[in-house]
Amino acid sequence: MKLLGSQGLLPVAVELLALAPLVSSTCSNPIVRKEWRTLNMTERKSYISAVKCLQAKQPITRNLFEGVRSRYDDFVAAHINETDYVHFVMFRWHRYYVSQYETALRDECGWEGGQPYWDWTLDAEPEIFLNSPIFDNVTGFGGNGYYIDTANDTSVDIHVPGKLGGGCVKDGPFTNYTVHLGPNNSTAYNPRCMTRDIAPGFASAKLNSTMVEWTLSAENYLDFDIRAEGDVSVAGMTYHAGGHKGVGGDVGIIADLYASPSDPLFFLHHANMDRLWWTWQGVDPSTRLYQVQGPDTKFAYPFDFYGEVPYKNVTLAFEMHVGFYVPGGPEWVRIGEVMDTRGGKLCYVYDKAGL
Ligand SMILES: *[C@@H]1O[C@H](CO)[C@@H](O)[C@H](O)[C@H]1NC(C)=O
Ligand SMILES: *[C@@H]1O[C@H](CO)[C@@H](O)[C@H](O)[C@H]1NC(C)=O
Ligand SMILES: *[C@@H]1O[C@H](CO)[C@@H](O)[C@H](O)[C@H]1NC(C)=O
Ligand SMILES: *[C@@H]1O[C@H](CO)[C@@H](O)[C@H](O)[C@H]1NC(C)=O
Ligand SMILES: *[C@@H]1O[C@H](CO)[C@@H](O)[C@H](O)[C@H]1NC(C)=O
Ligand SMILES: *[C@@H]1O[C@H](CO)[C@@H](O)[C@H](O)[C@H]1NC(C)=O
Ligand SMILES: *[C@@H]1O[C@H](CO)[C@@H](O)[C@H](O)[C@H]1NC(C)=O
Ligand SMILES: *[C@@H]1O[C@H](CO)[C@@H](O)[C@H](O)[C@H]1NC(C)=O
Ligand SMILES: *[C@@H]1O[C@H](CO)[C@@H](O)[C@H](O)[C@H]1NC(C)=O
Ligand SMILES: [Cu+2]
Repeated sequence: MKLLGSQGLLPVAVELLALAPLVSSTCSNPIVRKEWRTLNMTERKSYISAVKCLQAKQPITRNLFEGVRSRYDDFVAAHINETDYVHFVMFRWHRYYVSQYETALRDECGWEGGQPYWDWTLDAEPEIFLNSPIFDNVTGFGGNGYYIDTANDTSVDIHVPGKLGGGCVKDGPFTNYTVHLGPNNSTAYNPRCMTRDIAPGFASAKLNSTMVEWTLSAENYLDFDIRAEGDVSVAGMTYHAGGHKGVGGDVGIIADLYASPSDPLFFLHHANMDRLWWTWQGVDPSTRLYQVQGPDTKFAYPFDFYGEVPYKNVTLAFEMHVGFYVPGGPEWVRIGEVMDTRGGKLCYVYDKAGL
């Protein structure tokens, strides 16, 4: 095992040896994930067609979640069901989740590339944010929803400054897309339009290169995770919330902690955050590739925003419940199996590190 040479990593190596039967090293030809705007127009349209294909295909978890109506919904329902266990404990679960979505697009819907990512730093200026190619109405995911004043909406717990939408998405390939699940942790059937509530100023402040540089300068995994996840106030939000609330605002579905994958942009946002984690790991792989810390429970230390919550610290052997969205796939995956994007259960890389 390659890590055994490094003395400092002995405990990690021993732990990995314990996982040996599960960790394979057969990733000789990794999928390459690219930034959305580096795809040519044909590729952008094929990706969107593949997403629409998943949204039209039969589900496999309808017997588990009443509201599921499509293969795409299998993924949304799994996220809803796992949210209380995977947020503010986040990246590792989402890394596997996005990779299984990528697999579904490829194996079930003919997509030939890697899961594209959205490098939002390229759009993080209030005046140009809405002009991002990601929001293009033909070769992107469409733009904002129509405006709704949500200033007095009591269902909104945190108001995002400068939000410009709130209603159904007005243009683009998902104009008539009907989401089925949510709000919040509900998996009952609840058909309605897909909403966005873009806040260009807020998004730009949270998604710009200063934020990314600060996050990447973290010295250990826990600090990196704390910086990337931010906290739950507008001032304390960082790039994770920057993508969710910058696009979802007060009432857009991508801002819904549970049902957020209902907007296909979710997967490009999370792919970019995964890329930044991969970038951070790559700065010092002998220390960082298998470094993991943090709680097993949402809002537990150090994310105890609402008081103390009982928890345990995770290790590489910790088994994450991944759900039932992969036909014949595992129900549980160990953290140690998703730390290396080229080992264990994964086999992909990004075309570009960092900014
Ligand atoms: C787009 O990229 C694909 C490869 O993914 C290539 O086959 C195709 O020719 C390109 N199309 C254009 C119009 O450049
Ligand atoms: C919200 O409440 C404020 C203060 O009560 C009021 O002035 C405003 O008109 C309300 N806005 C809407 C959209 O109801
Ligand atoms: C979702 O949950 C939040 C927090 O518990 C609550 O404030 C909000 O009203 C709920 N939203 C809906 C649409 O039920
Ligand atoms: C896309 O947006 C452009 C510019 O706003 C507009 O002219 C065009 O009609 C829109 N196309 C579609 C298909 O919505
Ligand atoms: C949405 O549905 C309306 C009414 O059926 C239709 O005219 C329009 O072309 C559809 N838009 C898209 C982008 O599919
Ligand atoms: C959903 O959230 C509500 C309010 O937080 C809670 O009472 C309920 O048990 C949750 N349901 C599920 C299925 O987790
Ligand atoms: C990013 O946003 C913050 C907060 O608005 C600002 O202080 C900083 O200068 C911005 N950085 C860049 C590169 O625009
Ligand atoms: C979890 O780890 C932190 C250090 O990263 C430590 O301060 C804390 O006491 C640990 N908590 C438990 C429950 O073991
Ligand atoms: C929902 O999540 C819980 C907690 O991880 C798990 O025990 C349960 O099996 C999950 N249900 C489904 C249908 O995935
Ligand atoms: Cu997220």
